[in-house]
Amino acid sequence: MTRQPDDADALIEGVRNGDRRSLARSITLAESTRPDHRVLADRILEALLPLTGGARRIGISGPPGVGKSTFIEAFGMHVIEEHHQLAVLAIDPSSRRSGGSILGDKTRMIDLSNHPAAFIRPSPGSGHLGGVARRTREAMLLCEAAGFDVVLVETIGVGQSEVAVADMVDLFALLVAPGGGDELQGIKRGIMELADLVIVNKADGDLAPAAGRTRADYTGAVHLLRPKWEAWATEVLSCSAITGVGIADVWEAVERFGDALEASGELRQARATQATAWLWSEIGDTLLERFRNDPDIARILPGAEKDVADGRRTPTEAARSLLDVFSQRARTV
Ligand SMILES: Nc1nc2c(ncn2[C@@H]2O[C@H](COP(=O)(O)OP(=O)(O)OP(=O)(O)O)[C@@H](O)[C@H]2O)c(=O)[nH]1
Ligand SMILES: [Mg+2]
Repeated sequence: MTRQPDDADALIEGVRNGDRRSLARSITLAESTRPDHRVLADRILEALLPLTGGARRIGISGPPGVGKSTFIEAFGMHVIEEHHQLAVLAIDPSSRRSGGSILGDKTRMIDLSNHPAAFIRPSPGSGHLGGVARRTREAMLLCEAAGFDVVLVETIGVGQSEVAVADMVDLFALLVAPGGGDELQGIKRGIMELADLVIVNKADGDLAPAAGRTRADYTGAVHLLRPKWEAWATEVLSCSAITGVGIADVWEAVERFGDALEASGELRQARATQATAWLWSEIGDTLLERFRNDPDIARILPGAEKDVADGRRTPTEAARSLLDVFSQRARTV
């Protein structure tokens, strides 16, 4: 089958009408590294920007095996029963799930992935975190323009990806398992500080008593953290993604969080701050890309790197002289 050339106007119209194929294609264009795709994606995003911003944006993280996929299935189905349209995105710059990503989880998300009110999109794949984050952000905006009013962004518990997710969502939820402190679960303090909700999953069967203790432990711990918001103090809940107990409470907390931050004005402020930070990371990424692709720089960079490595030049001086060459060129082209 030969693909028709992409028609930006048709895709814009399609996304506006909630057409999934148009949405999926627009996200693919936004993820593409081809310059012509980038141009199309920018046009689509710009046209749809007024339709974005209407979703509750939720980030979910937690150590491997804590039950993120199972939780997203149960939570997602509940959200849909509450008459919402749910988009699930993932951000995972590691190679751990490259190719498969959350789609590989389809067995854990059977009902959700087959539901017409849900849209599940795997991670844009491995790569530089900034690039992956940008693609996920743009996918989020496109989903909002298509009418999805709850967007869930999942990340696995590695390195900086939690920070990247927290920087694009309103509410950041951390899933933990019963038993074991955060050190045991491999959760860094910095990640704990990002959490607006801590959810102790697997509060069922034999694990129920341990889940209760873990919940009490975390409740004590989050009180010691520096508050992130004026209108919201981190809450600790427990649930079972398998039996469904407590899932409705999580959604209720998500709604309360959004309402409280909207009323205090902090939501708008946080989103404005996020957008500005995104602008700066775009500027940084684009400058770096142009710098690396500059033919003059490409010619002299290896020598400068070697001189610095061998101690013949200081990094500061070498950087400054490379940047001088670059800005001279920028002025002449
Ligand atoms: N008892 C119990 N088991 C659960 C619950 N949620 C998930 N599990 C089990 O925990 C295991 C891991 O669940 P997943 O949903 O794949 O966990 P995950 O966090 O997505 O794992 P990764 O994608 O590998 O990081 C599976 O065997 C699930 O059946 C729960 O609420 N209660
Ligand atoms: Mg999973």
